Amino acid sequence: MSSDGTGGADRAGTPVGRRVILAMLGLGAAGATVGGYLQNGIDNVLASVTAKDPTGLSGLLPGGGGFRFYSVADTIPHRSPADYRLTVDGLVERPATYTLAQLQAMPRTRLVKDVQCVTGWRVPHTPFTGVLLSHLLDEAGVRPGAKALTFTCFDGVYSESLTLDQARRPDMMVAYAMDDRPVTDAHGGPVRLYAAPMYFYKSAKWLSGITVTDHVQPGYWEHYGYDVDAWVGKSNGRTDAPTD
Ligand SMILES: Nc1nc2c(c(=O)[nH]1)N[C@H]1C(S)=C(S)[C@@H](COP(=O)(O)O)O[C@H]1N2
Ligand SMILES: [Mo]
Repeated sequence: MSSDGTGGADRAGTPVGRRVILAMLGLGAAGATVGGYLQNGIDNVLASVTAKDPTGLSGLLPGGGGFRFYSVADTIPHRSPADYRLTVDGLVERPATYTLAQLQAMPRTRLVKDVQCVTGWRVPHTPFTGVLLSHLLDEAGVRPGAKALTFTCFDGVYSESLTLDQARRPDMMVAYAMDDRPVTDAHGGPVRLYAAPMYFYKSAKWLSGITVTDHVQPGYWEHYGYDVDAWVGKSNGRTDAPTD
């Protein structure tokens, strides 16, 4: 990993879900033949879907603001709100499985901060709403010897981790709303992790499990060189301003 913080850009910046996106856009094999040009188009279409302005027009401009779509899996997994489950297990007194409705009935927290991807893009002032990890940990009753959390995803591939101290911060949550709407499939809905003070790769999409462990198990991108402790502006050799 290069110290300028861009070394992982190609890997982390590759929308591996491209085939799916092509299919979604109805472009299929024809799309694949126009290569880079089409990729730009896809990025802009996706940006426009999630652009901050309601017209979506800014997202259509090259370099315009908005989220980039990321998935290391080659599908966009889907769980309906009714079928969704989140398990909490490991070193806890009371393992549990929650429905989306149960999560939504818990004390809710809404945070509005900047989203910062380690590859450089930022989306300012993005609201996330959900349940603090500290609440879920208190419900479960953390057992002695617990040091960390491992997060698993129903894409079957991605994983993430936090130390117990990081997870107990008041800006670490399980989010079911983003931009004050239900988290979409592409953004990791119905429920994703939202680790506000860290680079966005920590915010695992399609969250299905939280396991309390006695040591940190590095997550997906961390096996490829990204920092496990992913504080914005203080890790990965980058100098971004902290999220506000
Ligand atoms: N399950 C899963 N979660 C993930 C990723 C992924 O590939 N799979 N990518 C991460 C990265 S690198 C980023 S920048 C954000 C992108 O979130 P978005 O697709 O909502 O913009 O999701 C993070 N969470
Ligand atoms: Mo990212």
